[in-house]
Amino acid sequence: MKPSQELNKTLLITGATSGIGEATAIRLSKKDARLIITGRRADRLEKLAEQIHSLGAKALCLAFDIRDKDAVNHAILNMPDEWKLIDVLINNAGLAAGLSPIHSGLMDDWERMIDTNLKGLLYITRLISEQMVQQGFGHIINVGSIAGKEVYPNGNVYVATKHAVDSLTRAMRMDLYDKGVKVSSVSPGLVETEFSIVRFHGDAEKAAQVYKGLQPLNAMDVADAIAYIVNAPAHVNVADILLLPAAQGSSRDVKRGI
Ligand code: NDP
Ligand code: 8X3
Repeated sequence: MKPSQELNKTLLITGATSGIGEATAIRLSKKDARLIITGRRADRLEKLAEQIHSLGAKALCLAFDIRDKDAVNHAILNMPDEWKLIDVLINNAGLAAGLSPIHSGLMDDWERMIDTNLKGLLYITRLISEQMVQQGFGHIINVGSIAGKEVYPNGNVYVATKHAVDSLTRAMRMDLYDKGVKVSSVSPGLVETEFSIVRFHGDAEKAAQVYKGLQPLNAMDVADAIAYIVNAPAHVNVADILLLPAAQGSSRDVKRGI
């Protein structure tokens, strides 16, 4: 067994092929750190692994669809033994699909969001949290959202999944705090990543409008907050960080222009 405050941690980051997950992997790639990076796009994982190696850390790529329970089980349960003691799980994989009122939303979009943001997070958390309880240490960090704290028009199902992540974070903490496992979350506002391109089904022009006239957060801003949570002393649990661009007052209040 190793203490969770040891510097060369083993970290598993879901959704590391892009945006916040990718930036977090780079931010946490200190010498001798061990990064398990996941996502569906294997080519991107391989490229990221090269970058991680160049920073002096080790990488293990696991390409799977987090919505596929069997694929998650297979990937996690068949990891090489030397990677199995995970100190930190960063539940980051997620998406918004669509931005429509409830009466015209697409059922496929809703299922994608529920299956990824909620069920996928649960599949992986069930496996890793059991391991963490057995080993007597660990830290789970959920990437929530301001959409898990507030609601906004047309956000309905995405907002519901992120409220569920917020509830789960607090409930998981109650289940795990006395077993040596910390549970934290980071809840960002507007971050310019591939998020809006995915939300608008590949329409990059529409996605760019979301960030027009303001300086949004970038992925590394969120990665810095996650690094702060990860590197807090063993006796400190940063329970949640709500991280907003200075130009954002709430989900619905954004200052644009000069
Ligand atoms: P990106 O679209 O840039 O990254 C999303 C990541 O999630 C990708 O690595 C993607 O990998 C992975 N992912 C999506 N679906 C699946 C799946 N079915 N199986 C495995 N991996 C999947 O967006 P962000 O970096 O912005 O998003 C990361 C998290 O941050 C999400 O949970 C999002 O809700 C949250 N968030 C984002 C904000 C923003 O404004 N950008 C604000 C607040 C929270 P791949 O496609 O290769 O599978
Ligand atoms: C992403 C931020 O405001 O688009 O979670 O919901 S928002």
